[in-house]
Amino acid sequence: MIYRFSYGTVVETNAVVKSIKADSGIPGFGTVTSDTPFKWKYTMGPDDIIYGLGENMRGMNKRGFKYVSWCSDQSNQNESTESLYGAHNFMLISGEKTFGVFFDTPSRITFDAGWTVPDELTVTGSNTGVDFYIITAGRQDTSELTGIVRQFRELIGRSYIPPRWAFGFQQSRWGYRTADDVREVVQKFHNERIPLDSICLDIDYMQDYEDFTVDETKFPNMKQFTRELKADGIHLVPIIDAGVKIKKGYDVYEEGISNNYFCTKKDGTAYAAGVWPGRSHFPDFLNPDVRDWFGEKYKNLTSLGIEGFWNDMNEPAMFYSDESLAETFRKIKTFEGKNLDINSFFDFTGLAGSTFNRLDDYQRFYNKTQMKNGSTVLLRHDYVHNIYGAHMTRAAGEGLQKISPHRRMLLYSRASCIGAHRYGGIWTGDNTSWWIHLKQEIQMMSGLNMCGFLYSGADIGGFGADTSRDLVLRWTEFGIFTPLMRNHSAWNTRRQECYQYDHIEDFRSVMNLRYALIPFIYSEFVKAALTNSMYFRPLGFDYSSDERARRTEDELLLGESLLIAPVYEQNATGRYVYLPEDMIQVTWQNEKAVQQNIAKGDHYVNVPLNAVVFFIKHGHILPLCRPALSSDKLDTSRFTFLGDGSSYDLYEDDGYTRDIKLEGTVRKITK
Ligand code: MIG
Repeated sequence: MIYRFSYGTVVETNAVVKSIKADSGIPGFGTVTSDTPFKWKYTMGPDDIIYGLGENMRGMNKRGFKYVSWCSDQSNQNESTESLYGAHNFMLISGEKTFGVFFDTPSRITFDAGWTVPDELTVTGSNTGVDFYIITAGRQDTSELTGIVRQFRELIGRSYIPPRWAFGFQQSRWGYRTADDVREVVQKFHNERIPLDSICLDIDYMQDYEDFTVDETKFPNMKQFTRELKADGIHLVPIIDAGVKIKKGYDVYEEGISNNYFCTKKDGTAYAAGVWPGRSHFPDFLNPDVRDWFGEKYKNLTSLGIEGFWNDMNEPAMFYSDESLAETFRKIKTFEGKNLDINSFFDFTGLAGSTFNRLDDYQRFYNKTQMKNGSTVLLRHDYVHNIYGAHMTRAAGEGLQKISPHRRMLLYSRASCIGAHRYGGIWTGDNTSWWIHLKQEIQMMSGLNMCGFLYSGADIGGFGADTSRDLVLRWTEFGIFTPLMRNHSAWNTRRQECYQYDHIEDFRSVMNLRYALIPFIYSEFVKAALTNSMYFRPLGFDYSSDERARRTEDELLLGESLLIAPVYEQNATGRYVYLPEDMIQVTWQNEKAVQQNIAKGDHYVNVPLNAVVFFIKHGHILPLCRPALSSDKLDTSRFTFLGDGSSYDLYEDDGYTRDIKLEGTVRKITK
């Protein structure tokens, strides 16, 4: 059952696709203690687990800390971080009562999961109203939690499904500057016979960081280049930033200004802030005309043979605004010639951090937005901050749908809000080459699935800081299971393509397992999207009466038959694994799988650095195809099988069609 309660002045967010009649009074699931700002309180039972909240720090069980939905450029992620790039306001309470709650609002909202008062879950909104949903399982649901998620996902609409090649490996780095840089990477992958499907282009491919342009000196004849790469099974995936460079004669800027398409200040002039290209304006993506216009611009690149994009900096991220810059220069002069003591010195040095780099400069950031009902409403940016990036994804998704009505395109984004999951995927932003971040990414995946973001993954190897061979390898061993599998790193860090390290055969073996699994991964992914089920689940979802399973924080169920337990510690040669039932253990090493029975319970399992260990439920089979150098070369007519079942229902299509359905596309393959 889904109940909806409306509090305060609700602003349309585009999160839900089903209209639910508003209820009054809550059927015993906490208390709303205030309308504006919205406040809901629930007393948790001692063993209640709080799942959800999508992209956030800390464990799968969110209890014990507080989280703030406020899309933020957060390259400094640690345990104290309360906000990342996404605003995913869905939670599941599992315990004495089991139910889901969704807070549909475009503004800041805070989740205090027993941080202030141990047993109290408090959710506090801010300056706009909240559509509050409570979801309980149906009688037919065998797993209450999965049933609640299914209903929630029906409410928010089908998750984005990328083309099949997007399940191939993507190599990225902020630092591939020229076509020759890209050629060299592809060549190295091919020489080493490591599979590869895409190379991501970061900001350097653009002309002066101008969206939808290509620097012809670095990438001469892009059209020819994409054709050359495609012949090798490789796709180029360029980045698009939210900010539009202010420059006379640049068409995106000129059109934006003349049509009044940029976010404005109170006085009606376009708001300017510094990003990559220097001073930039920000398209008002909440306005449908702006979305149409911006979405169409992707044609500049699709016409060159590009079929995939990543949207960045759309929280939006900014370095400074005109106002904050002016204020900083004014302030800094006041320190000149002064005796800087403890207080003034920190004020002085703090200028750089607080004033120059003011991501939260939103109080000066006023938006001209048109809401869905067609009327023109002026809303302050902070009222709608959390749906800004999501509406950039929507602009791109809708634009690409028009540009390419029959073939799917790849799209993923950094900022997001529930609703954006229908148009694209997300990567989890700027993590660091730390073991603890590998663990964090493992823990984030199931929460993202609950919130509809199935096509997601992390920067494998870590984005910031210098990585190490073992970290890249262990991270890849986890990454082969994530739908979006991309190795990405920052320009000033150690190179981290797998061919940079010795014993390349270790990487080849792991990457080949990914490619052998692509038909299965694709099949499980599409089924999860079409049936609103979860590709990744915490153990507690399927084994909710098994307390040991409920408390397992570093293993995941994948699709109908797998359990994964990645190694995420330096120098570990194995790890403890809890199995909620008897299973088959698969150890993949040196291109070969060894299987053995393993009983329900706790085990110490050996996982050599170059091995992937995972588990298959009895009664299932896992099809493996022969790996190939790119996903379009996989032969899906012949499989070998792991596991002791007899058949698998394989979903299959041409990899491109937008007309996706389960009828007539599922083939029973048998041993
Ligand atoms: O603030 O385009 O998250 O993946 O490499 C840096 C450069 C801007 C942030 C993205 C990252 C990308 C980088 N961008």
